[in-house]
Amino acid sequence: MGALEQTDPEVAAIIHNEEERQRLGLEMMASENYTSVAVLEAVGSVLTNKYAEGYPGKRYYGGCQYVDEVEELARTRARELFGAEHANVQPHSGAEANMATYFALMKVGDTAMGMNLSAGGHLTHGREVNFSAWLYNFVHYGVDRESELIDYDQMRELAKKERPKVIVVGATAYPRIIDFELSRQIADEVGAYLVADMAHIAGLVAAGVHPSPLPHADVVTSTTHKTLRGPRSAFILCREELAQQIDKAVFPGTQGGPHMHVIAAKAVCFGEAMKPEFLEYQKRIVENAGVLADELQAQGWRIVSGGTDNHLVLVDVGARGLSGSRAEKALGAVGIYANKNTIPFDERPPYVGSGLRLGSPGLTARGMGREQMRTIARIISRVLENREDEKVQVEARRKVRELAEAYPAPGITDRMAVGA
Ligand code: DSN
Repeated sequence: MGALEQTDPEVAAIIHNEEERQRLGLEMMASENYTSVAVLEAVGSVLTNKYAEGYPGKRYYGGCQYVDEVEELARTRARELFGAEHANVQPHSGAEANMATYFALMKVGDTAMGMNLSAGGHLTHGREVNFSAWLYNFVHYGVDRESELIDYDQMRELAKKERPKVIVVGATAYPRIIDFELSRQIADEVGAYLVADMAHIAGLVAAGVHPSPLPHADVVTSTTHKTLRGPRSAFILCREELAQQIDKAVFPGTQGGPHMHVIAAKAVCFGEAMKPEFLEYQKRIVENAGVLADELQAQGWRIVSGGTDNHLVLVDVGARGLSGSRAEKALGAVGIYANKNTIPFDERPPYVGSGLRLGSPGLTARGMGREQMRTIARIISRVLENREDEKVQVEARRKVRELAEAYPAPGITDRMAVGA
């Protein structure tokens, strides 16, 4: 930080404040995590200076010998980690990975099918405010009203009626195992491509803690910064026969110069995910989310679908008269960061929501376990129940800080310690 502090103290101060927020608060956003120092170093490297439009061995710029090496390494590691035939590591984000995939598989105006947003789908799975709905005729399946589990019968019925070219499975707020095998069967019954968006669960999949979409999906898209703990970015995996279509849809189809510094960081995160400790980490993520759900339930909160099989817990705060946005704000005030979310069949709009989405990846990366999850669930419950009580808030803030200091945030505290 020395140079930045000297040349631009204003930006340096903002970054420092964010560092302190991450270090002293509890990050429970299901889609966020703390990267390692190694990933941060790669993102902050001179590779950001390099243009490299094209792919390794076929670039539109000279001087690409080293960035070729790093992209090849990232592609090889991604293939190996997930058992894929082909990997494209250039997408800048999950939304762009999905965009390129749709362009590769469909013509504008084609019908596609995805999970609806209130059931846990994503904007790019055909939400009306998103390019996916502007360009394609998206229809939606959802979850069963009773069990709150994906309604595969509905998916099949709708697929038979609408004959989509692409079926998208994957979610941002679905706490249960996704049945990729059954989704494949349904796609086959109607001759559709199956696209799995595994952004949220990529780390669990890499470790074998969640069934992999790889043997079943034609194309798998993912981000790298959630359970996978890499840099903020994305990638696409596919079968060899779709490789050219996918590559062309990424570049030159939808992107220009790849972010080589981030591609290097993706190589680092794929390498980290191959280590035995990563498997242990992913197992603990699921265990911790389970404890969080159980304890919140014990405190009287309704958990969507009755629990969790993965890294996230969706709390129906609406059942106790709270909106998701109110809950998010109350927790933010004591240093616990989570987000409002819609729940299945929600009557509140997404910006308000009746749900609170909590995740365990960040806290697990800090080394927290069952006991800390129980303590945090109780703090959350107390804060939500006593939103106007200043004493409760002061006490919660103190406990949050104590926990945060006892379990240092990777990538922040250790980077400070080595003086980088
Ligand atoms: N915005 C991400 C999430 O929080 O789940 C999905 O892209």
